[in-house]
Amino acid sequence: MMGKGSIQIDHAKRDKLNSKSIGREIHYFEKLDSTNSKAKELAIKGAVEGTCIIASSQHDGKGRYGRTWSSPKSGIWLSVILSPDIEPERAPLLTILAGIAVARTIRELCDLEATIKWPNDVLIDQKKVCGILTEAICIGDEVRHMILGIGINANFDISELPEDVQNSATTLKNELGHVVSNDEFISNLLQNLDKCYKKLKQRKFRELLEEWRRLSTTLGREVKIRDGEEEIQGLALEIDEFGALIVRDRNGKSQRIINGDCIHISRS
Ligand code: BT5
Repeated sequence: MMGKGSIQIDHAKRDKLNSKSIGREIHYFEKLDSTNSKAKELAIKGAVEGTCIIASSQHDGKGRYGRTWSSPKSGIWLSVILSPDIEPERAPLLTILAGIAVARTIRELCDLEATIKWPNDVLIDQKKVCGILTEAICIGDEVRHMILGIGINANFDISELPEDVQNSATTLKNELGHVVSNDEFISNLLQNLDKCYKKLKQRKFRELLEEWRRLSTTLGREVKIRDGEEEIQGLALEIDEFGALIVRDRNGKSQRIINGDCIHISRS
């Protein structure tokens, strides 16, 4: 199925992408408001699971909690339509697996030490190179689809991001000092996503979480987590089988945190 204005990827390119389930159908756009919004639209119209929407730039890129995600040209802005048969409480594991796939791809292709900051960031040297936004499409009480949105600051200069973001962000181009092939990156990323998603479907949660722990830069740190009005400070101890962070607060009590903004206070 094709979205209006999309260019369906040709067969040669799809063979090159060589991904199994995720990316079996790919829609490329030069510009979009948001790949997550386009993915929702296509999911509701019946797009197959694994369909991937990729844009070269977004003019209304979305972060969590209604925030803006800056998406200049030559970044990698993509969303995947998924229908995992898992309990709704395990939905955060999609963000977890996407973080693993992105960090792995950066390490394999760029030889940079990418790490994961709970819940949805991939960092290089503590600077955000990727943000993940997982959204559910519900019909009544039932989760019909999950949209996994991944934004990677790839082939543009840091100066193209808003000034207030520049200090806490980086791009692959800035880290490497040269451009990377977005096609090659996407191809490898989709394969890594596919492998991780398979593990999720096979309910190999422990394996996934083991890899997340190895890549995590959050565990072992003093953190401050904000979720709306609530704020908890303490030591990030563990991640549980639902993707929640376990923090030992200042009273020595273990708190289970499902979502929020995480600030790293100390080095691990
Ligand atoms: C995220 O939100 O990090 C989720 C970002 C998801 C973006 C992808 S792109 C493909 C797909 N389609 C979409 O429309 N979205 C997804 P959050 O944790 O709330 O972080 C948002 C905050 O990060 C902003 O408030 C800024 O402070 C900062 N920010 C904005 N753009 C950035 C960028 N390009 N790089 C680094 N930080 C950025």
